[in-house]
Amino acid sequence: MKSLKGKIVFITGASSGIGKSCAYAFGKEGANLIISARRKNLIDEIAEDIRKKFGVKVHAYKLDITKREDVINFVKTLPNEFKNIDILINNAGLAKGFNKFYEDNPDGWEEMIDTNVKGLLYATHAILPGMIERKGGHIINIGSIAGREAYPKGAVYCATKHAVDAITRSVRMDTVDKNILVSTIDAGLVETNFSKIRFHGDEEKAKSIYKGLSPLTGDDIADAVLYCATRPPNVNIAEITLLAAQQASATVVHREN
Ligand code: 8X3
Repeated sequence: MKSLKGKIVFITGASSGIGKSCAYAFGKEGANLIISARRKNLIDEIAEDIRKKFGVKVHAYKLDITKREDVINFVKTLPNEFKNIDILINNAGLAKGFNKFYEDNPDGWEEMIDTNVKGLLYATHAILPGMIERKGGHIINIGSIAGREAYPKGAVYCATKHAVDAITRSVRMDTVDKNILVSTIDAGLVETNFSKIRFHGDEEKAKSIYKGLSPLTGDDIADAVLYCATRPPNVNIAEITLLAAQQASATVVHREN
């Protein structure tokens, strides 16, 4: 198994949910972390807590992943001790709206495409050359079951996650001779603030998504990310799909009342 002690792990969208769980999981294993999000106060608190709990170095950086110049500048100006990123966890992502396509608001499309696709591309493109130069690295994309199946009312979100799947596969091919691993972790129903954001803050609607079943948690996904990052050097986990126990596919779910 590969040790994470002293490795530098960059996690986008680390202020909550899966990203925050990954920060704690990797910090616990002794990795030094770069955590970014738009909400600086939240990542500052998380950074402080992780430093105290695990004694690792944490660099918290306010970053809007959708701004290409900001992403480039962020990577260029990283403090020396954080420059050599070993693992990039492309986690920042969101869904906005859950409507039939013809009734959907295009504002949400821009945000999803900008964050889930362009943001992931910007971060990967900014960090990969350094990994190639250092002759090693691991890119772990947080995809979704929505990248494996399309479902009703999810045209654009599913399209963005299918894009993540395509990017994962292509970049893996492009870097196969560079000792770079590229993986995707695709989850189904994970209870985070994902649904609240999707439903524009409507708590009731958000809760109904997880009603009558035991959803996955951010920690369940972080556990899979950790597994992926710690295999022996001869192993690349191409993809892991996780579903809640009462979920058979994106749309087939058993709920108990
Ligand atoms: C989130 C999972 O099923 O809401 O990526 O698309 S789902």
